[in-house]
Amino acid sequence: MLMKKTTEVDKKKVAEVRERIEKRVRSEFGVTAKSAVLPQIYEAAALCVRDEVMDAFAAERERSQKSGDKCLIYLCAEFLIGRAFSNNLVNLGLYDTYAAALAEMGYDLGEIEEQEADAGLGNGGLGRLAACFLDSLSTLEMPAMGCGIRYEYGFFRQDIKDGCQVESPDAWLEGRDVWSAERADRVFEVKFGGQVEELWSEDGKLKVEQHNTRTVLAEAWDMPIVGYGSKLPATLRLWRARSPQQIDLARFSRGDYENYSEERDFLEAISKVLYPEDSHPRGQQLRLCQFYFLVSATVQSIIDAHKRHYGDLHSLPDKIAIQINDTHPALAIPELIRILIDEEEFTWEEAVDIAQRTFNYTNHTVMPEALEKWDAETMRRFLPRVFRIIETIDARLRDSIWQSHPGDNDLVSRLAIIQGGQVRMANLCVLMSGHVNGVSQLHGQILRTTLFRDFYTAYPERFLGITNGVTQRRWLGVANPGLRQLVDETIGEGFMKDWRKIAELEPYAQDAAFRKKFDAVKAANKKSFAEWMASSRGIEVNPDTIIDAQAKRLHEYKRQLMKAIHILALYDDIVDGRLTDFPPTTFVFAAKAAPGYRRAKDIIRLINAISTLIASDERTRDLIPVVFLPNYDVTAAQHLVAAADISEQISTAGKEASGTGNMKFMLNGAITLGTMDGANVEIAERVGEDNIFIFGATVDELDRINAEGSYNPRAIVDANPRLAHALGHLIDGSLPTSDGSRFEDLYYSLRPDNGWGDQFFVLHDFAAYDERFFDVMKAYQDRDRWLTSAVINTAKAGYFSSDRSIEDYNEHVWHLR
Ligand code: 26V
Repeated sequence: MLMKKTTEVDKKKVAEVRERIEKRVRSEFGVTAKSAVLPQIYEAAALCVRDEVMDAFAAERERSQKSGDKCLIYLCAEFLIGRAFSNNLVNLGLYDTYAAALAEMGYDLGEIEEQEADAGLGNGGLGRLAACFLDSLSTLEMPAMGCGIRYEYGFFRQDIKDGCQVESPDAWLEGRDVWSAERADRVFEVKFGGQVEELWSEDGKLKVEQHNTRTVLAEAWDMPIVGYGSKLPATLRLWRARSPQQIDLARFSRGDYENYSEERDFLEAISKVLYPEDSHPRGQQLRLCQFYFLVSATVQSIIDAHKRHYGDLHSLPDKIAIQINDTHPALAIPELIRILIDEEEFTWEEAVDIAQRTFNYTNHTVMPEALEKWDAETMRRFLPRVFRIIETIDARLRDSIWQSHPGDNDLVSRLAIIQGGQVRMANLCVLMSGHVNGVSQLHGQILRTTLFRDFYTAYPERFLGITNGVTQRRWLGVANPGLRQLVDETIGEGFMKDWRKIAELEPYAQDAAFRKKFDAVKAANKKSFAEWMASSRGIEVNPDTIIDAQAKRLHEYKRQLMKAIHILALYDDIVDGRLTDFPPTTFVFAAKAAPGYRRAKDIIRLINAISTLIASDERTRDLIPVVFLPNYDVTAAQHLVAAADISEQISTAGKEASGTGNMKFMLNGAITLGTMDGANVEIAERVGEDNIFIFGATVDELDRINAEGSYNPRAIVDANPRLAHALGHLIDGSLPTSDGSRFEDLYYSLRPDNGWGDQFFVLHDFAAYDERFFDVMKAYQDRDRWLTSAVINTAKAGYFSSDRSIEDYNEHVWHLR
């Protein structure tokens, strides 16, 4: 890692920090810094950083709370925050100071940060976006709180054994979490089950009571999210479930604890574990309880705070905006209505009006299997009162459609909230939100024309497309300090706080001396990536090869399979002597598969088999090594994006809502090989066609093929012997696996012989991908051209800062100060 020379950092401050860390080691662990072990040094240093955070912000936070400024609540079941230590140091402007202090003590900051658990409280894109957004909200000093669940076990850890994914629990809280503090003054009761009783008082008022409920306590744990050079940190509030039962010693001494601990286990299980299904929901009752737990605690705490500050709840929409992320927290809507009616004596109309002016909804995927639907009976059983409110919303919606479109049964059944015994959470969100947005231009458009077409006809003004972004603090400042330093030296500091600034780099794309430095930074990053791969994963990477990366959740629509088959074609080319003069390229895959998603896991197995095949053949091993990087998390992503030359964004057009990895790679000077999908479209628009490699069918083309029913994968394979041969490896036994098994299921998922016809158009786009891939290889060898493009990619990445996304949300949706 590049570091400023000690002369440039304030020596006095360094000495002071060093002294504080050493003192902390003594007071926390009763040992001297000399004999302390690494985890103790980390913890002491982290506690010192935490002190700086708490110290700096206490006053401003109080001021903001008292100011009456409108506040954003970012409600999300996932926050994929990763490590905080280095990020906080960068944002506080103390990175070099701490690095120097630790160096004086004989430690490398890099090895110290390795002691921190990577907080993986999210599955992928949606959760990481939430974390980037909090960083931006904080940096832009917009009053904001993220609300989520303090899962005891985060996203599963992934190991590869005999080529297969093996999952194990991620006990991220086993070490000490120095960043969060329990708020003993913020505990709320969340109630499940029981019966609802409606009582009419003499003056004709309805009173609703719930009986025989099971109660869980929601305990708030707050983590300050430090922005860059900002005075007002955002707060991430994560709710932990606790059983309200006091230990009943008498019962225990009677030996009567079996049911007791069962009940307690059920209640506390609510915040136990993050569900690892991405786009593959299963009707898990516990998940329903998790989501209700999150939203009930959040809405109660919002109401509690609002009443304390303003007294009257009618002003709620002026003081609070709530952003619902995907439908997981959708129950916040009926929960707010419930509290307003049952506990605050609002009328139905008033409560609904307040809800509609408070909530907004972001959709993050169009994959039909990820559109949440809950079994109505399950919801009635666990959440009887909330379910009744949803029934009322549904009944009123049906009535109003009947009025406006008499006799249009189809329209009713398309728009209804409860249909066929299921509660459709997306319909609830769209109906009850002020704004609905997609996460890229294209995705916004697809929502208007397909998924929510009928709603769009009724409420066109509601729909927006606000393109995602990523925080340049973590994804350049922390991940790539070398490039950040080069940027700062060249155009002056400022990009960390001002996303437009990086555009000033563009002219330097034409400057040969600058390109050379840019190239040197990339080369150094590849070297440190190789070192990190060796030390953290025990995997060897040759840093002198091209690094071609595809890193994202494993899903068929993302088409890791297409890339794998393409590598098999390259293998055949080399073995058959067709391919000479090929620049050595390492293909890096990183992806977790949902544990229950068999085909996804099979693709991982395939990638590892290909890796072994190539490694065991001396003709190919140095030319096209394939590396599977296990346990892809935020930390791994930071290392990978800094080192990559090529960014693979090859999803089936229309399926990737936005993508954010594409933006991280771009920012770090990798060039995209991708389809016209999600935010790739906007990346292409900005960098221009010379600086991106686009291939494959567009959404319109695929729509046409689908409408005509004209897709014939069989014909494509028959006409392309090279593709047919590559595919043949899946079933001919040539791929080495530990048990001799083959890949029939994957093969037949593509071949139509089985009636199953390549629904993600892998074969359709294969030839176009192949052609574009060789264009990339050729371009890479023209160093001047490549580096010019790489610099342009970095220079054009400003728009894809989450600061820009947040500014857009604020202007169009939230209207915070
Ligand atoms: C669904 C489920 C259902 C079962 C329980 C767990 C779970 C977790 C997540 C999901 C849906 C995930 C949706 C998602 O992550 N979408 C991604 O959002 C990114 C940020 O907007 C976007 O860049 C990606 O294109 C999109 O796939």
